[in-house]
Amino acid sequence: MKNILFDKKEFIKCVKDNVKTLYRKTMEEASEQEVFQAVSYAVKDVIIDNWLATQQTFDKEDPKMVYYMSMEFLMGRALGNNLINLTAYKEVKEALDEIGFDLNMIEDQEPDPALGNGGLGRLAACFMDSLATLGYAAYGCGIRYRYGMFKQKIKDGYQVEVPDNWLKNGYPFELRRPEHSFEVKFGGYVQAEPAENGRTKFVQKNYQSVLAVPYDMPIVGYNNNMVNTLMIWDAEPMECFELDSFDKGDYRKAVEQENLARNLVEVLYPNDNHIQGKELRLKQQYFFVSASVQRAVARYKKYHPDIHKLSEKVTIQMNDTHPTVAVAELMRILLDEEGLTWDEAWAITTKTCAYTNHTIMAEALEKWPIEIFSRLLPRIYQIVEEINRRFLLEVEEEYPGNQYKKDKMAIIHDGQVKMAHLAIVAGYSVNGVARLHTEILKKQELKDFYELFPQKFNNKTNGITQRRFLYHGNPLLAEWVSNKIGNDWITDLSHMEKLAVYVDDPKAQQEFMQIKYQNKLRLAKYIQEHNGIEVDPRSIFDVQVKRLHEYKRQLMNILHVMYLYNKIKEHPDMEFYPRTFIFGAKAAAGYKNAKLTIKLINAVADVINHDASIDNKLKVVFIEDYKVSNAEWIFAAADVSEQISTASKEASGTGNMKFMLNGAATIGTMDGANVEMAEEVGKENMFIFGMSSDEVIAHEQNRDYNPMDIFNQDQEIRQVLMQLINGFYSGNDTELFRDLYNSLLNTQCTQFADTYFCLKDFRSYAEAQERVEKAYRDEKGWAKLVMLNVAHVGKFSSDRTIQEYVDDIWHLDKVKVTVTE
Ligand code: 26Y
Repeated sequence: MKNILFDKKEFIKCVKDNVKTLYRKTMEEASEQEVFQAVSYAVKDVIIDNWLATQQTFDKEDPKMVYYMSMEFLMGRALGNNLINLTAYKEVKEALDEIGFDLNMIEDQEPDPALGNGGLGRLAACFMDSLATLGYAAYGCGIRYRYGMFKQKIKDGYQVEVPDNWLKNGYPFELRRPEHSFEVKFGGYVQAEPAENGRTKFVQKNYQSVLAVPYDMPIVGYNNNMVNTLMIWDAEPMECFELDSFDKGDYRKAVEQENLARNLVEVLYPNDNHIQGKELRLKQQYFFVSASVQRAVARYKKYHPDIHKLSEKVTIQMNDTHPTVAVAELMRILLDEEGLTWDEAWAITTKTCAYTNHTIMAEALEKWPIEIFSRLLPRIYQIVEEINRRFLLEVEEEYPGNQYKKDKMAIIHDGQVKMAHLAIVAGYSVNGVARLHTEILKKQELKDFYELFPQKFNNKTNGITQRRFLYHGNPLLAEWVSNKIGNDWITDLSHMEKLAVYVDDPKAQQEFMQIKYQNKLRLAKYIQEHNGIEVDPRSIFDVQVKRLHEYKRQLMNILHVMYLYNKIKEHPDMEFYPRTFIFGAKAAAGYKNAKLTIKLINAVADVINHDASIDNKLKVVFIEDYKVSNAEWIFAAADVSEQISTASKEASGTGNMKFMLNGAATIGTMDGANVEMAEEVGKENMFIFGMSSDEVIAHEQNRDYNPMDIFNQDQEIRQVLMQLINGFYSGNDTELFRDLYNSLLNTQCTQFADTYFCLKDFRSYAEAQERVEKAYRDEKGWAKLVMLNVAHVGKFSSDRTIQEYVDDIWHLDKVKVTVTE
């Protein structure tokens, strides 16, 4: 196999040529950004050969493929990851070193393609990596948002959202594929017309349309020549229609068409787990889903004569309900374009589409007002109505006369279209993302559906890719692991268990903790440069990084910091191991309490970090603009991982796994995948606290929790709460944090106070934090504990997760790509 990446000279020549042709410059004249572009194009050159070879292999071997449909792909930077997966990282680093360029600096020039909010989007990215590495044919289908997740600036302690123009300099790893464009139609009305076969044909009239144009991004498998494709759709105006309109003198319509295209893909909605029901979002959903389904069917038909057998070669995985219109779109294509009967089309659709649920939060469940849905997607709405009508007949058969059941389970009810119900009725598989989450779905949230379709329900506990989150993000630890147990962990994380023999070895412990220290230095430098705060790398780095949401309880964390501060002030001589509490989180732009929590964290940081009297025992840092690229550094440097959601609320969590992989200890509730982490590493090697999900659910059902009782009984908690409204952290502005205080204690309306049980779990949390401190003082014990965590992380690779999806849901064929010269 010829691979120019392995030939340093040729690679450097390619980079130099690129700088010359792209910018008419020499290496010396080129800016860092230009060098990044030139290096990336050189890497892309190599990828393209494998990409072509992969496509040829697909054509020849005709494997079954998964279309992973997702509104979000939080990919993070590609250059470093591609080099890792091409097994060329080291060579390229050396080659660039020789001509005086630092690969890390070059990597730093790449914008983070942040086409996602948080967990769900990053999961999709990890899945793409694992699919390619395991040798499965997969297309990721999404949207090429012009603006991804906003950049976060902190001004005067407040979050300020700045647009993320990630395409500003051009993105070297994408490829525009206009030859695979499709028309997507919105609005108008449906006309029934007689068809040749004597049936009725439904035709959409007087619609507006856009042209969906795909951009392909390569997804490089690890060391296997495989390159899958992420296709993200851009919207362009339909040229011909525009001329047509001019002909008709319909200038307004032509402009509308142009605007529709521009607005459609303009921006990613920055809401995570909270639906706003905006019409444009439904437009985005149908836009990328329609284009992707059309492409999947077209590709299938190119090679296969019989559309009835679609499900033998194609499976569509819907990442949450966001792409659920896919089931109706597939029905539309089969009925209206392929001319199948309803029963034929339904048989195919229900063998092709599968659904993953990522949340039980009521406010995240997608429901669309009929008015919006039917106006925007008139034909799709008709089809959903028919699916609903037939489904309710089924329910009637199973539960005769039970109107209550029908109302509860209907896809269309109370003026709304319920996307989860549609996904479950039409999907052949419904999965949750951690065992506890799936059990809650079966026993509570989706109980009625589980009773009707038990065979559809299954669990697929999430995972993460060790290639990005250890190999790339933590090179020191990766190398140490490889020295100890070889390289097999890179493609099979279960090998980590071989590290268990080292956990009592003093030398190994020392090496391990030394690496952690180096990574803490790296992060401390980043914090100094970006926040201007000096942190002591010998202090305990206690980290909570994730989206800001009340159920994730950043508020409980910062209340505990306030409590610790009070203690230190009151007992200056008490033993206290220095701690640095690190936060990173973006809040949805319209989420008031979340934004106020960011302000509170920064206000507390301001007071504590400037109090010389506490002798640097406590520091608080809010890292601006938490994103995939700085996340890699943060995980590597953490001692303590905060996974403290109210039990039952976090479907899985994946950050928890990234910390574990990097040798941090978890302080957490028995929620989401924490439960399975505890099972793998042993509860004694984590710091578990708080109510169980059963207890939480019982309180919610009985409505018997009153946070006022805690306020009245617990003097220290009361002191902390009073500091929210006595100006202690707000320069005497007693109103600044009033809403947070009220969210915990609202005296008028205790039913809605402290919805997420921050006060209820506070004592148990504080006590777990004491255990952390005690454990950390025991250097050897701590080293052993975190090494045990790394040794037992094997289950949490997305390679394992993907293999389970393949075995139980998708049934894909493995592909082997060979590259001949
Ligand atoms: C409907 C819309 C506003 C919406 C947009 C984004 C709803 C939800 C989301 C995002 C949800 C999400 O990220 N969920 C997370 O998925 C992860 C991957 O499965 C889980 O680990 C995590 O617990 C869950 O909160």
